[in-house]
Amino acid sequence: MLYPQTNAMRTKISLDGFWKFAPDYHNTGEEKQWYKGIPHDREIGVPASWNEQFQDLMYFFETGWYEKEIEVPKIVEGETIYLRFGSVHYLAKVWVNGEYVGEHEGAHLPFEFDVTNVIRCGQKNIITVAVDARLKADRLPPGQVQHEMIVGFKGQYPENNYDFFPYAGIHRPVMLYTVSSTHIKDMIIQTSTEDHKGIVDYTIFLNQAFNGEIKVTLDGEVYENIVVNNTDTICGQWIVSEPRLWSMEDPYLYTLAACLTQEGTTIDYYELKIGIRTIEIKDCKLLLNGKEIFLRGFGMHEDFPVIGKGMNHAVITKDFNLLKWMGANSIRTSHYPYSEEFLHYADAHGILVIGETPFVGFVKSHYTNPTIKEKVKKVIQEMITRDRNHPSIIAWSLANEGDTFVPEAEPFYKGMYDYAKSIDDTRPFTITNCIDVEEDVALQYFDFISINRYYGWYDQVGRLDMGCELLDKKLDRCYEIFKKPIIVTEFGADAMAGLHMDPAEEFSEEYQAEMVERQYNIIFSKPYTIGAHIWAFADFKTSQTPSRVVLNRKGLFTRERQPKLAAHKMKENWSK
Ligand code: GCB
Repeated sequence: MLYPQTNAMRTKISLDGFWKFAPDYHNTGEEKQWYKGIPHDREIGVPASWNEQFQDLMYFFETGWYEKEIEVPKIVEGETIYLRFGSVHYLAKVWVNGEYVGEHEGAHLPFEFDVTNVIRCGQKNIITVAVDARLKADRLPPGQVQHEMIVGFKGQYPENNYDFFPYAGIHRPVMLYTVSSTHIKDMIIQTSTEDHKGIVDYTIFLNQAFNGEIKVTLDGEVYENIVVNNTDTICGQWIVSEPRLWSMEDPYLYTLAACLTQEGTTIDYYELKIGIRTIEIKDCKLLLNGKEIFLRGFGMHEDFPVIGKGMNHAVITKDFNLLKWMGANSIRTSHYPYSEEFLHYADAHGILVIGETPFVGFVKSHYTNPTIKEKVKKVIQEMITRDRNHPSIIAWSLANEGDTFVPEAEPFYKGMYDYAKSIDDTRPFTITNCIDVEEDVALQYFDFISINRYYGWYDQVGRLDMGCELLDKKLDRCYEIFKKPIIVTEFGADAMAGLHMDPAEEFSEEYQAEMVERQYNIIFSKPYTIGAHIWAFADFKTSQTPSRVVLNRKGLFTRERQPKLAAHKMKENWSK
């Protein structure tokens, strides 16, 4: 799916700003035909979660109704008009001028509707969105899983089976965009290298068959100028003789542009930023452009005061600034696909990304549930088709910490791997494990091993020496079992900013700093490891539970992005 852009042939109109809002406490708004006008009692900011914008919405997990009036300029009359949402948490139903245009389930990926026939150009229009945020066991990630919830999350409020707050609302930008009736619908770019040459394979999909000329350029240089007859897909290969390979040090992006013309008139134009690079696992090493790399960085969250999980350009900028300041080179989009804006920034600034699905906290009953299996496929398909052209995405994580010790997990995750690989065979896949690897029935099917380990925190409480010793041993055992490269995707300790203790104890800045540095060094020292991601980048909000002081405090930065002692220590370590 292409990210909308404004150029000579396309217009995009932002619908971000203040929307009317009405909480639908009993989920009966549709019966009451609120799409003809919502009984709003306030205005609310978009994009952002609704929870922190009003005190009474903090724990509101029913349906929230949004409404926006927009005058659509007359000049776009005759164009095809799409209404697009970057992401809505969780299930969105959409009406334009009272007419139902469609719905989308799933919280972290974009969706759009062709609204050409319902939008009135040159007039005012009403967009209405019902956002159903109920926490349910068959939603991704899952809400209440009743009896199967793991001890740590049992009884937490709100009842979700994972360790982050289930923020709700219109989380990413909303826009109308226009294209001509025949237009470029999607592109797939795959890059490789051979004998110091860069190879760019591209496929361009049009929304319908086209007669005319298609011109493709790379950084302005014409590659193909072909006349097509009744064609909706074109493929080509570009050989770049002295390629500037995309890397962390030089994240150079080429501009691949496609232009459709008919009898000398331009019909559509689209520019895509691409990076020429290779990524592979070979002899237990992770290679970027053929060179060994070690992933040092973090698991993160989209989470910030007031906006919750809302996309905000300044927060993204700040986070990348801090990643660079630390000397980190990579992150995992724990535990769901992040915004498109985030990935554009990663491409432009050379931060490597492991893209993760929202499949976190799966339990036995999920593995045998046909509805879940279908939803899982849909999300994988939507995530990969949205993100496959990003050079920054170097690997996929298909799940975080499911119950992978039950026999039902084996066919489930194997099926997931095969399905995902059939869509993208250019990147390695993993799932992250948190149980004893000897009992894991799913990890064996993946290209590399990801483990989350809290030795010296949840186990060996307060005894770092013991924790470090165990980490060392367990890593070796893990390699012995799988003989595949390993990344420790999570390790760390909570620290309350400002709490200092000597000797270091749990929750002090000293304990966290000592733990992450010692454990990082152990992981880094192993010949079979390909990375170490500290949990977490910044403190983040969770459900209420006795083990969290409002936030998960494992961040090396506070929720407001101020560094703790561990951030300074690791900055020093990573600059060596
Ligand atoms: C984990 C989870 C992560 C939690 C973290 C913790 O293993 O993957 O979502 O936040 O542990 O702090 O307990």
